Amino acid sequence: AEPVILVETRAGVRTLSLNRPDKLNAANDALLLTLTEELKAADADPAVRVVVITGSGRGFCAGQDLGDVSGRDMTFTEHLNHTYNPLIRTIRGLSKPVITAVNGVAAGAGASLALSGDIRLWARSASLIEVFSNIALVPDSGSTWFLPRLVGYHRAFELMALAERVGAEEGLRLGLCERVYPDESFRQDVQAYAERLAARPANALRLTKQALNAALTSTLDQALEKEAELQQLAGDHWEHAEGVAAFKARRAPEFVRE
Ligand code: T3D
Repeated sequence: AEPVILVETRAGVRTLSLNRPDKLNAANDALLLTLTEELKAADADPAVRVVVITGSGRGFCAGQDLGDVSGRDMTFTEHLNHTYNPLIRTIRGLSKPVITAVNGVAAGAGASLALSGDIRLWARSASLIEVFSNIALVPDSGSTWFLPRLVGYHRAFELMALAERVGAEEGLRLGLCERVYPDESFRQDVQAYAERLAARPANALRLTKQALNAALTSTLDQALEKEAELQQLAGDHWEHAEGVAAFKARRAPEFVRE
């Protein structure tokens, strides 16, 4: 059988492709658990500096595979705690930047997954739908946390209540993605962006991700304290010495070492 997650590494970039294209990569348990395991493996692999999550075929991820729900021997709560929640926690906690490369429709938990990346790159034909209310469910997998932080409470509620499709232009305007690329060159553009990110100082980016994530739920005082603590770890690292030396010598810094 075809693997549910395709794994490819090029130039420090590990690409994980959801691979159930006939169902727009709707997620079954095998896909969710394998994706989580692959993310952990990428985090532990020193050859990997950036992780990309994308979809095979014309969809990114259509959310929970609705063919898989009836007859399941888990409650909804148990299922979320077993599959989606560990996945989203793993992405947010990963020590390396995660790019969600949204090549097509992202619906339901697939929309949450699209929003969960540190960097969100969309193809021109990508779209996002908080589709849950169409089947009378509550947005999950982090959508209730990500979306109001991006668009505010009211726009988030409207998107969730009406389940309207957000296209790339509006997605960019609303801050649901950082960049939009043409469909024809999307995979190459994502790889080029990821390689650019991979050349940045990995330790400093790891600490930056940590600081930003903490700040999303902290006071200013707590954020200042956290910055002072993490700045020590950054300042003591060779990357900082290299950055300063390169600045003084008027050359480009070299942040990638074996
Ligand atoms: O623990 C729990 O289980 C709770 C967790 C919930 C998390 C969730 O994600 S709930 C939300 C589940 N997702 C949906 O309700 C989305 C359902 N899909 C759609 O609304 C539409 O397919 C899309 C808007 C995403 C895309 O529409 P379109 O017109 O581009 O494509 P399509 O023709 O509808 O779909 C193409 C194929 O994929 C089709 O199969 P077929 O007819 O060619 O054999 C369709 O059935 C299949 N597909 C799409 N989404 C799903 C799916 N099959 C199973 N599950 C899906 N979610």
